[in-house]
Amino acid sequence: MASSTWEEFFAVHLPPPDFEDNRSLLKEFCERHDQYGNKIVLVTSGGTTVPLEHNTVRFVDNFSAGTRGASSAEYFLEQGYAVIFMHRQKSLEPFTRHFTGQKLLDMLEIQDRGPNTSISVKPDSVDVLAPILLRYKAAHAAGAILHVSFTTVSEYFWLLRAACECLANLGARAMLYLAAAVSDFYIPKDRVPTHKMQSACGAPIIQLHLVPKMLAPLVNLWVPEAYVVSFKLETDENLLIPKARAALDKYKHKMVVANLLQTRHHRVILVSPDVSQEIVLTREEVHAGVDIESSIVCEIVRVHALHMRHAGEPVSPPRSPR
Ligand code: 9Z3
Repeated sequence: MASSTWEEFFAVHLPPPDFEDNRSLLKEFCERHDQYGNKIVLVTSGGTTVPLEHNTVRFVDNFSAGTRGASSAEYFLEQGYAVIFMHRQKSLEPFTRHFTGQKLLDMLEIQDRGPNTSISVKPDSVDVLAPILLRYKAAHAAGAILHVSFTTVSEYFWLLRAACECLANLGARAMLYLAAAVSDFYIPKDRVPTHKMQSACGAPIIQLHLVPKMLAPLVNLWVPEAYVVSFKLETDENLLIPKARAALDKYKHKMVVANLLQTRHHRVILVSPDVSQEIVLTREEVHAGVDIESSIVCEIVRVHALHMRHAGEPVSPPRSPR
């Protein structure tokens, strides 16, 4: 049966095998930080797949590398938030994102002395590695970040709902920062073949169905008091702001971060019910490696503080264990 509502989606698509383990981790993390009155942000990151076979050889995917989510998670930690980093498996992650490809190996040197071989960081790389390593160690020592991962769109939704259920208790201290590039289309479970599609059967005709909009139950039922930020991606500038505003009107959440595929790493527009604020990096900033997420997170943290104050939450610095 093709699912058209979110309830049908969860009824038809079973939870992933590691779901209960992840649910326990989420529960423990949220309860621990709630106990100390900490703020928690759920950062979703990376793209979702749509499998074409149950024993999946082929799938539909999208462009997202998870740069936005991984970078934002670091800035939220810096701002004193506990972070649930819910990401596509093998997409970029906070801290390690700085050392993709061969970068890490290029920072090391080896003294090959047989059984006494040693490896060290090149002196000129210490300045690069040390601050990142220090922030990484501090975040992990404080138990301030939890990583949970998904691959398919169905896994994403199961994790998203479970995270929301755990965050609901935090009321206005919870923030959702939904930066993942979630597929709008999928193939309902009962239309997906079990085994690898055979070319001998001819070219397949694959019909994709619309994914139910989860933002509606999320805002209204799952985390009604949380500060919810969604992201809107377009490729046509003319559609960007009208569609961001339409999403706000429809779902009544707090903010949409609007971005174009082509310019997403140096220009975004923060759209909220009463204002739009453009953030643009200068050419020099881009050249110097400034992350636009630093400014996005700074502004969102500021408006989240107002939201908490409005909800009667004390806006205090994080306490132990952060
Ligand atoms: C975004 O718009 C993110 O900013 C990006 C970040 C995915 C563009 P990267 O991972 O890219 O840094 O390479 N995320 C949401 C995109 C999305 O799928 N939005 C949907 C929509 O626009 C659902 S809310 O309709």
